[in-house]
Amino acid sequence: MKVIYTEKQRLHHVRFEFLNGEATPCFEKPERADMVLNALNNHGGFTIVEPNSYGDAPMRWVHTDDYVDFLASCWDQWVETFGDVHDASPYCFAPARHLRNRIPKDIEGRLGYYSFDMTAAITAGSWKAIVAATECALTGVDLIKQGEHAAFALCRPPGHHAAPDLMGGYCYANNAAIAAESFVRQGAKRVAVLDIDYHHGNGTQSIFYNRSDVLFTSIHGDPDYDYPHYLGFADEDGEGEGLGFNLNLPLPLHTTDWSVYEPVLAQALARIAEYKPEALVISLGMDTFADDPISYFKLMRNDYQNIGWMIGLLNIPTLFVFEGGYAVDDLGHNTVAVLDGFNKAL
Ligand code: OKP
Ligand code: ZN
Repeated sequence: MKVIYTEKQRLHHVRFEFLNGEATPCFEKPERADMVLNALNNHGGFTIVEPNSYGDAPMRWVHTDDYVDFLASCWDQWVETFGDVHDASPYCFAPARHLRNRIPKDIEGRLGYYSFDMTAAITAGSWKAIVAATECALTGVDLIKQGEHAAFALCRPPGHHAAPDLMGGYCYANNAAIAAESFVRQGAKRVAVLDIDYHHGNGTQSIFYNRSDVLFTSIHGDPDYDYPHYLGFADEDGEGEGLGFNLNLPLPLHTTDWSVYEPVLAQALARIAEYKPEALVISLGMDTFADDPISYFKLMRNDYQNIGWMIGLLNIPTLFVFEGGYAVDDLGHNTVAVLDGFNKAL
């Protein structure tokens, strides 16, 4: 299997995030990709390739022009205002209740307008890394269009929380959504996205909520008790044309082990099989692992082999797009287990 990765993604490295009221080193860091690359190389059978160049035009398929322009210009305006000492981070949020929905001119106002939380800071190299991550996903699509049955886009920063004009949850450009849209623009009538990150893929859901040509399915921790708190509930089933093409499967924190997870994964896969997509995009978050430091499911190493195997049995051209996963010591092995299980099903 081909793996698309570029070192340019290292340019994005946020120093701190707020967790439980405390500034802590950011969990989403370049070493995450290193751990996965090491495990892929140790395992063998994977070829690492560089992405093609696509620029920022594909980002504008699913994000607004003003948001993409903001991402491209944010760091420079931040430095003009505050110097380059700290990462650019919002603190005041325009989309909140009782406030006007207008775009201020200063950088703090713009950051707050385009953010839904404080966990997506921007650094000097962020824009280049954000573009590079989308290019990894887009290259994966094109490899599949050229005849590969599957590919793995090792993207950083991740993307599934990024909505048309909002960043948050370590995410800026929605790599999986851009990949799904690329399949559509290259002729696919139906594309399915399966999001198995522990956190609900609110951005991907929002992007495709009123469309029937992209089915969005997500298995995640119950948003009544965990991030992203305000989307991802079971009653969100699409709107207009998209009604019936959004499937949220929230699961309880702390008690979700393989015995709970497996039948729900089977349910998601059955819905995807019934939809008969021409391509499948997996938002591959590895933070469902028992030892993940910020998540509360109880999946184990062997379970990841089974997840990959069950997805592989669908026998649909599949692009894996890397999302979360923060237990760095096991992250590589667990990720490879999914891909290895997938290959064994073929
Ligand atoms: C990004 B991805 C909850 C803290 C949540 C943000 C999590 C972002 C996850 N106490 N912090 O989906 O893995
Ligand atoms: Zn996650």
